[in-house]
This record gives sequence, C-alpha cells and structure tokens, in this order.
Amino acid sequence: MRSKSLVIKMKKEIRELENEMKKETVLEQLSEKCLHTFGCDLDEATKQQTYRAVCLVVRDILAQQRREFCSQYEKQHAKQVFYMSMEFLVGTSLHNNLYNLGIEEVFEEALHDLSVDLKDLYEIEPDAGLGNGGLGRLASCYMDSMSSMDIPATGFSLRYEFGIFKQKIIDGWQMEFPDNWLEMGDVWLIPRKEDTVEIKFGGKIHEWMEDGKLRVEQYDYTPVLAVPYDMFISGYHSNAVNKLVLWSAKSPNNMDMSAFSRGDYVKAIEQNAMAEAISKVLYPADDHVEGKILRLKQQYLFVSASLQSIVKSHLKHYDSLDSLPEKVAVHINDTHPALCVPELLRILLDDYGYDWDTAWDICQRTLAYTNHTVMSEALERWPEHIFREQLPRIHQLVAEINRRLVNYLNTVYPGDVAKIEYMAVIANNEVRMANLCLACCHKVNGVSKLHSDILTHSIFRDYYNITPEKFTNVTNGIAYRRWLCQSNPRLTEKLKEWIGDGFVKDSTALEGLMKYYDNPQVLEELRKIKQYNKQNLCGYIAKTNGINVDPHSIFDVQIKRLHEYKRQLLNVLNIMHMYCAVKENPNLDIPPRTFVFAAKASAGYFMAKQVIRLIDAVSKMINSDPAVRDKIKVVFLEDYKVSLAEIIIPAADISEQISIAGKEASGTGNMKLMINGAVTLGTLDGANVEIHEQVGDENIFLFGMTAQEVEQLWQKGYNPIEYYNANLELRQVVDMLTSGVLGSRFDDIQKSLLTNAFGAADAYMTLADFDSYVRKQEEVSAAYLDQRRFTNMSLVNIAKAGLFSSDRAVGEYADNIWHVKGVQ
Ligand code: 26W
Repeated sequence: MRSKSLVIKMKKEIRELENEMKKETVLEQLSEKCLHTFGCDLDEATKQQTYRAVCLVVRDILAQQRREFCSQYEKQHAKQVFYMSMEFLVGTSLHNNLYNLGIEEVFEEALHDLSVDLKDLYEIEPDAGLGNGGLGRLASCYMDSMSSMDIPATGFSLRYEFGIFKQKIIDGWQMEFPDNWLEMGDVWLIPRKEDTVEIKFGGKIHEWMEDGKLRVEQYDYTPVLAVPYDMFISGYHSNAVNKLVLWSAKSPNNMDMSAFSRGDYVKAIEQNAMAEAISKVLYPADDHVEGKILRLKQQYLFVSASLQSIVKSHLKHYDSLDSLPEKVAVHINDTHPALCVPELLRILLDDYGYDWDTAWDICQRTLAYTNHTVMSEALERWPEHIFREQLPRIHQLVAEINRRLVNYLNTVYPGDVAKIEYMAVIANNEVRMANLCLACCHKVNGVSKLHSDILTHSIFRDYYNITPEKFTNVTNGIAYRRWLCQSNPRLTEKLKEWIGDGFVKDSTALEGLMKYYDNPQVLEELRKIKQYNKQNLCGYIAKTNGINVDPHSIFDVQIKRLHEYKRQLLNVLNIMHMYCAVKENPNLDIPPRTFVFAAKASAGYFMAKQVIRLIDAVSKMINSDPAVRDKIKVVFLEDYKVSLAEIIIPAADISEQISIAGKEASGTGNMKLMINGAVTLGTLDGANVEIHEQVGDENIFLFGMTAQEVEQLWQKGYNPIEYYNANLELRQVVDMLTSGVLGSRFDDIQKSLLTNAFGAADAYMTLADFDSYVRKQEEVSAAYLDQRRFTNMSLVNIAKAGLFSSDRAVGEYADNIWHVKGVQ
C-alpha cells in the first residue's frame, strides 16, 4: 500500500514539475499561437487576439492532459459517468482553467512582460450562458468536481448559438436581447465533424419479422445531423481532463438544389434553417414548461446523438452491450433528458436485436434521475399527438413501456384507477416524463433532505411505496474553488494563513476556522476583507447603475431567478415598510442598509416582470429621497449571470433565502453566499434546513412558516385578506402598490395578493409570512450593530460551509448511484 501511494504522489509531483511551466515557455507558446492563428506578433496583437491566443495555448495543455487521462482510464477499463443536461451554466473558463492547472501565476507574469493584465483578459471572456439558473449551474459545478476527483465523466448538452438572453431594464421593464456568446466564446470549442450523428424526426415505422426476430425501420423521416463540439473540463490539481460535448444541429443537405434551380431560394435553404433552428437558442423558461415542438426536438437530438456515441465508443472497448451497466452510468438531470429511457431501449432493440426484458434491464441498471423541482408547472408532460408525430418509434416504445407498467400496477393497486392513472407514463393523451424516469431508473434523488422527503411523501409517493429502495437524497453542492478561491482571493489567502491550504482540496478543513471564533485579529481581518469586497462592488454599482452606495451599509443580497415562489416581492414589501418607518421617524436608529437585487424573469412570465418593475420603482423612489437614502438604498443589477455573481457574492453580508417553505428544492446561491461569510436570512426551505443544522440557531436568521405549516394553512384554507386586515404595517405597503406614491401603479401585483384574478390569491403566502419577516429584519439590523457578534456569525458560516462542496455531493453520487471511482 505505502509504495502505491508513494507512486501516486511521485506521479503528481512529476506532473507538477512538468507543468512547472517556465515564463519563457509560455511566451514562446503564446507568440507561436498568435503567429499561426492571426499571422501577427504578440506585441502587435489586439487584446481580443491575445485573449484568444492565451485560451488556445491553455486548450492545447488541456488536450495533452486529456489524451493521457483517456489512455489511463481506458487501460483500467474504468466505469464512466455521462451527465445528460439541457443546461450547463459554465460562465467564464479561462480563470478556472488557469487556477485548476496551477499556472495562473506564470501566465500572469508572462503577460505582464507584454504589458497585458491577465485580469483584463478575464473581462473580455463572455459567459457561456448555456443555462437558466440552478439546474444548469449545478451541472457545471459537478463537472468541475468530477474532474477534480479524477472521475471519468462526459457532460452532454446542446451547442446553443444563443445562450440565456441579455437583460436590460428600460423604464422598469425587463427587455431581452440575444446572447451571441460564440463570437468570443467559441475559442474553447473543438468541432469533431468526423463524429457527426444522424437523428431521425417524423416519418413512419415499418415492422416485419425476420428469422423470428422483429425488425423495425423508420422511413420518410426528416434527417438532421448532430455535430459534436468538445469543451475540455479541467480539474483542480488532478490528472483528469473531462469533456463537455455540445451538439449542434444542421441539415444533411445544406441547399436543396432542385428548389434552388427553380429559383425558390427560400425553399432551397428552408430545410437547413429548420434543422439549425434546433440548436439555435436556449429556452429561457425556468421552472415553467413551454411545451413547444422545437424544445422536444432539442431534447431528442442531444439525447439520441449522445446515446448513439456512448454505445459506439463502448463497443470500441467491449464486445457487447451486456456490460453497459457495469461500465456506463447515464445521469438524467431533471426530466429534460428523460427520452434517454426509450432511446436507449430503441438502440438495444432495433439496432442490436436485444429482447425486451434484457434491453429493459440494461436501461434500468444504466439510468438514474435527479428531480430539481416540485412546481407542477415545471413537470414536463408532452401532448401525445406531438410526441407521436415527431418521434413515431419512440412513441411506440413509450406506449409499450406504459402498457407493461399499467399491467404491473394493476397487480399492485388492483382497481385503483385514479392511482394507476396518476402513475401511468401515458394518460389523458399526455406523456408524463417524470413517470417515465420513475418507471425505469434504478435511482431517483432529490437535491436536499427536505426536498427528497417531499418527493417521497407527496408527488412521487405511489412510486416510493412500490420501490422505496430506488429513492435517495443527494444535497446539492457548489464548486467552491470557483465561488470562494477564485472569486474571493483575499479571504482565501487569509484562510490559508490561518488554517493551511488543505481546505482547497478538502472543504471539511474549513472547520479549522472555528478555533479563531474569539480571535479579535482574525475577526478584524474578516471585516477588512468583507469591506474590501464591498468597496469593489460599490465600484461596479457606480459604473453600471450610476448609484453611490454606502460601503459601510449592510449589503443585503437577493440574487436568483425571478419567480413568485422565491418571493422577491416579500423582500420589496419589507423595504417599503422600512421606508415608511424612516419617513415617519427620521431618527430611527437603524444601520444603513443596501438592498441588492439581481434576477432574470422568463421572457413570458408576466407577473415576474411586474415584480422587477416594482423593485425598479421602489429603488428610484428611495434612492432619490433625501430623507431616507442615507439609511436605505435599493439597487437592481441588470443581466445577472455567473460572472456577476462572482462579484456580488464576496461582498454580501445578508443572504436572502426567503422562498415559501416547500418550494425551493435546494438552492445553491445560499451555499455560495454562506462560504463567503454572508449570514442567511431565510425560511426552513430546501438546503436552508441543512445550513441551519450546520451553523445552529445563533448563526442564522430564520423566519416564517415551515413546509408543514404551509401545507396545513393551505389545507385549512388560506385567506390573505385576513392578514391584510389584521396588520396595519402590511395594509400600508399593500395600499402603496396602487396609491401612486411609487410613481406608477401595480394593480396586478395587488390583485394577485388580495384576489383570485391570477389564480389562488397570494399563492405563495407572502402576506402570511410578512410580519415574521419584518420582525426578523429588525433583528438583523440590531445584530449588525454588534459588529463582534455579526462577524462571529460570519466566521461560523464560513467554517461550517464545507459540507456544501460539490466534491462531497459528487462523492455521494459516485458511491450510491453511479458506482464509479476516481482513476488513480
Ligand atoms: C421545462 C422548463 C424548466 C427549466 C428548468 C423546468 C425546470 C427547470 C429547472 C429544474 C429549474 C431549476 O433550475 N431548479 C433549481 O435547481 C437547483 C439545482 O438543483 C435547485 O437548487 C433549486 O432549488 C431549483 O429551483
């Protein structure tokens, strides 16, 4: 044993030495790259060209390491993970790659010789915004952890030409603009045209028996080509370099020459335009199904292309697909890739002649599914006719899966029509994608303890009762080397001084900070670092919003997608209350507070856009009111994205996690803010419950109903008017919505709170939790005045954040679901 670890250690040291890139080597490689790519010398290169040259040199280093890693895990016949997700919210990659490879410094020095500041190059890089929010970012954090843990893994998704829209707030209204990220972001993508795959849409199915076997053929279908592009995923000081494979759609025949020669040019290019449309743009819907045909085609294209390539490379190394479950773990990230179930079945049955039971068994043992939301409007159900029309063979297989499932359920729940219909994959002319995953996958998990409990006690209860062993929990985690070490270098350097640098690889080592709980120097240093980061954010706010905020005020931050269940409205109603309180009593002794909002609303989400308009109006009213602006400031930062979060999070004092209990599956922003020393103000929802378990009552501000109390109030019958009538403070702010004092009226928001005009009145119980929230916010003000106590709370949150590392979460997936190991 000793010798083995010695060898591993030696190998690592040799690689670090090898990697001990000399500044000269970097300069050499940069100038060569610049010359070969742009035909100019480095010192003549524009900043954009230098940026691309740097990225291309880093890409070469990754390509080299990738090849070594591939031969290593192939030699060991290691089991691989394939992470299927419609979204990967990668953000920027240059800083992360240089950091992970341990070559940031040498590149900094080399560029310095060229009087280029590496930081400027970081600014040039566009975010790869191939995701909406939590689900997409989680996928990217997990890719970073799998590489850092030397787990052979490939992410599969689509090469959207346009990522999440760019947001501008014009007269309070969110406006969306195309995100043409490939202009500068394509530098990380390597096309692999030789591995293009054909995908079949529509057409008809021809079945016939041949020597006792059913043969199936699809004809008259529309062929679309899926072209893979690779993005390397580096790991922190690890051997592994994994890949994110992004599929781009195009038509086999770029131009229909017969239409062309008829002069019908539009027809000539129509087919290709139709094909390319599939990977044109990310659907900006978060937690809300749009049910568009193009979305279904997006899902099938990346699922089919990915599974075809997985099967092809498996058969390169193994003689049959019998061993697929032993060598391949395919993970389905929410229901969006649920077509993996019938598509893998199709490949096994139609392309490799397996019988149903064997094929089904292979699917079950290969596939696993994670649920990320209980919101009914987010659970995907495809109209059966669209499903059948676009995917005729897949529909046949899903119908057969459903027939066999219903037969089985009739033996378990005989005669219980309602329950069987609820559990069926196809019912009421709809294909329920969650049930498809529940019926097939060998493991199903939620993303926080509370969420996984809610799944097994409510929406998936019937499946849980028949297959309890399938259900488990893996609480989310974050790539803290990005969200702490790279985003908050000052805190990271001090932590290394105080507790050593072991925490960079093993987050549980952060616990060591607890021994400084009462150390005044350390507490003072923590305050200084937070102040520095707050000053930095002030600079950004002044530059982008032209607002001067007080760097010594409490930075109270709510940054996440705009959604009614996340209750940004509750936050702004409290701000309106504080405004009234200060207006009524200008000598009110509260520490100055800056409320920072950042949030994108799905393009078609009307009420969410109204809330953004309200925040903007409140911000304008307060920031321009001399009587209050020294005490309260409100800022809405446009175009929230990964790289903006990396600026805001290190500067936060208060982390707003105020969703109605039972609706936020986990949250991951809460973890990023915690590890940067922000104190959570929240409900017992999602992972807030586990954050509370880690830090204890003294180091978190909890308020509001629990998930159970919400359920009980709902069952009992919730009437928001009662709260409105019973609470003067509440009535005052709700009336302000239409009083005109905000400069414009918000009748729709008021109606949504007090009437059933938009569905159930106050469906997210903002009024019910208002008083508890307002009181708790007062406690926050009081706590902040006691700097010693507040910094203690901040220290404990940093020290106890280790559990929320994505390395820990990936470790649990690897041990309990994927049954894979890191390659040594
Ligand atoms: C079909 C439209 C659509 C698109 C995205 C429906 C649902 C989604 C995602 C599941 C929404 C999402 O991002 N959910 C968030 O996932 C995070 C990672 O697990 C959790 O931390 C958040 O609580 C959850 O809201």
